[in-house]
Amino acid sequence: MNFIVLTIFPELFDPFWEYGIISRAIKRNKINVSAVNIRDFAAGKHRVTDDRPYGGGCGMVMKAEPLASAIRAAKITNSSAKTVLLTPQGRTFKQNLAREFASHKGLILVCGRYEGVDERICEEFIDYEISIGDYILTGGELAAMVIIEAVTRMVPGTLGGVDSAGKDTFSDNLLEHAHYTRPRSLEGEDVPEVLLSGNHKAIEKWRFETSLIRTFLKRRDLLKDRPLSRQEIEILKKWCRDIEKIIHTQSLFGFDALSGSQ
Ligand code: 4FL
Repeated sequence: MNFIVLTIFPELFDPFWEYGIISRAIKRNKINVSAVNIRDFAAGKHRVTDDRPYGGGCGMVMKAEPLASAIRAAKITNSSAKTVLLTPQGRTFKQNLAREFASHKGLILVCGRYEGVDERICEEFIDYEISIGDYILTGGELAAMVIIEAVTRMVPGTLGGVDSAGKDTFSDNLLEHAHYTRPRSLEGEDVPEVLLSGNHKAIEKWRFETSLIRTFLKRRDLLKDRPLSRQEIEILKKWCRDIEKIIHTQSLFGFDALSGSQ
């Protein structure tokens, strides 16, 4: 996977390439990376990359020509790469898109600054307009880093040990199960007994159940467009029965009955 970032602040990426899975992936030749200064493609003594908007108004617009030249140069290095513009107006970046991006040979990530990018660049040069969430940054650089990190994790051989990306949260539109490590008891809170049992089948079952229930409680939106398996339906039904049992017991012996207010 080849990442080329087009930015007016290439130095921002220097520390980013140096740490963690990114640096390891570079060393193992799983990815190669470069941050290219758009200013190098700007004309004139002052190499300006922005200009005032036609029609007036405040803020500046990124000029089309330097961006067009920078994108063309990046395409010469990697002709089959897809171009991605980071913009709050784009499609929201999700795990499935990280997987799709990882299947491309290369990505040219275009970081906008100022108020936006000349519209003709979006129309002529960009394959994907991507947002990392509904908020405004000062530029696309942090968004580009988010995408590079999420995509790199999806490139085979970039994660340590067994391929743990398959078990991640979102890998099946489910949140991951809870994790515990030592100590066994922390301020009166104990690690769930089953995890200490050594019974791998029971542990797997517990993890699957808690992963489904957590998703239901914390991110029900993830379950909306996802068909439930028979096993998952059984888990949710069992959970329903447990809740009904509690309600039933409460209505027989609950607050009202005990306090005698009825
Ligand atoms: C890019 C925000 C991607 C969210 C300002 C310039 C942005 C952004 N996702 N804000 N680019």
